[in-house]
Amino acid sequence: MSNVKKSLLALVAASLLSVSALANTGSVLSDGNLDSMPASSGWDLSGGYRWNNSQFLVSDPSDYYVALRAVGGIDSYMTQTFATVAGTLYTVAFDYISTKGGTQFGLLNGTANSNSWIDYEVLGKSSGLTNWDKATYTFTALSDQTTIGFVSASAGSRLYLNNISVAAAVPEPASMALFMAGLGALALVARRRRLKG
Ligand SMILES: [Ca+2]
Repeated sequence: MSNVKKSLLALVAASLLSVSALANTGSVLSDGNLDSMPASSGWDLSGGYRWNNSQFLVSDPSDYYVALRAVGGIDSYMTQTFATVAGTLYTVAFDYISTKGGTQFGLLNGTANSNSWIDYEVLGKSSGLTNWDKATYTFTALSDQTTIGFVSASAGSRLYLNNISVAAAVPEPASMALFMAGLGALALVARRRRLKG
């Protein structure tokens, strides 16, 4: 095999590898829309919560959301652990209504416990009790698993949640350039085969 062919094949193989790496970091959350019953959808919940589709807050009856309600001084948590690629940047986006403020969102150290935050942000009181606010948050994954969590603390605020997504940030220009080069190499190989045949 000629050196040119070898290098072309190597380039094609590298581009395919980079594509599969991108695909693996695409959809990382299970039921981010919360339209399946939370206990069986990949989310872990503790403390008081309601899974609801009240027309007071959503117009489509198939659009469910979760309301975390701290009851009797016990914090209410909702968490999910998912696969990540260490060192990769991710963006989290979600809709929320926080009735009194002081509710929290962030990265957890694997378990739903107020001592296990790696990083968190306090969500302030929403402007209206029927107006969904949008929040975004970015983080760089520390390992091959990441846990995000939401908490309504015992102060009594309710935290309504819907449309939660986690996506890897835009692919690096270098890997996109490699992907395009790989596509070009595939086209070139196909063209040479056609010419030979
Ligand atoms: Ca929903």
